[in-house]
Amino acid sequence: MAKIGTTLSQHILEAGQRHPEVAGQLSMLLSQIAFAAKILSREISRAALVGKLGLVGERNPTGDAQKKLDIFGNETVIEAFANTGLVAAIISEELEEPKCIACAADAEYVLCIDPLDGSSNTDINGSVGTIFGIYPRKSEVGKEGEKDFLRKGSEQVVAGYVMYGTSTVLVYTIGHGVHGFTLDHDLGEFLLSHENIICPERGHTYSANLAHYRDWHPNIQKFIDYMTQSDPSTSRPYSLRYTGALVADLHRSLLEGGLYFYPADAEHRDGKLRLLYECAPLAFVVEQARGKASTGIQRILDIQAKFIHQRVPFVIGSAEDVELFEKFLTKESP
Ligand code: AFP
Repeated sequence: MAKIGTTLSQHILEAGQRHPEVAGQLSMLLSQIAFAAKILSREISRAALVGKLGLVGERNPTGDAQKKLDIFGNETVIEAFANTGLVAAIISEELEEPKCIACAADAEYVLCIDPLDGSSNTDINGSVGTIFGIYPRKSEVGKEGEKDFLRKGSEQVVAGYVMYGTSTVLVYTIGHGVHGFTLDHDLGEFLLSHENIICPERGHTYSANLAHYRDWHPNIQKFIDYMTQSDPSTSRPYSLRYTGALVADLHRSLLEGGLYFYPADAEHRDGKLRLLYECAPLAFVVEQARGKASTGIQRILDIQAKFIHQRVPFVIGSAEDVELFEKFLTKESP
């Protein structure tokens, strides 16, 4: 058992000794994620002082307005990996096409990343996050590209997120439990603060954008009506907690139980969230913590991606809460 306060590097090293199949380059990959997260943490916290708040005036490949910090986050991640030879290609919310890393032609992995999730929160000093998922590379040398990413989330070998909130927390899994580390700014180190996170079987909060209530499937409306009725024996009514940043809402559900959902609505026919760099990495984390993640009908980690910016309806969190959402959606409501 590692002790609270163990550094991330030490923790990864020890995990590699216990699980040799994930040793070696994976620890270096996580170190580079942590390095990028430290830079982002610093820049997010001083963005208002150095002219990094606000919009760039462009839209990203999936149509969202880009913030200056979105661009900075994307550049930071790419630079953190550009000269390491660790990943052959990267897809990001901010890149139209996969970015092939020239010096890493024979790298063993590829990276899916949302550098700055919830960036609409940057200008109001709200929480934001980074989400990452790493897959073993599939393509031959020189043929890396989109095909490396069109696969199932269950093939990920590492996934996690960083939450930039009242503190900066990095949570990761290599398929052997979920662990959280808090950044000690003075030491410049991520230190173990949440060992072996287990998501409670059920919670007492839900996170969703209720502005879309009238557009949702009637069974989802019924689910909300049910969750907001009073019945102390089932912890109802559930309280609404919605920050506008998936990472922050998911972090709450992971630690305290509850669920987050973003189903299809009139504006988002396939849901809003992106499968490869938002849903699949968080699904891997939550399942490792004994929670669940699905579209409401299908397990997220079983979905074969068809294109890199694919969107899916998404529900994630405590196993019993997600199962209840699924039951309502498929009309087996109690
Ligand atoms: P941004 O990164 O564009 O702010 O989107 C954030 C996000 O992908 C996810 O983090 C939020 O939970 C969700 O979208 C918020 O979307 P709504 O503003 O439509 O509720």
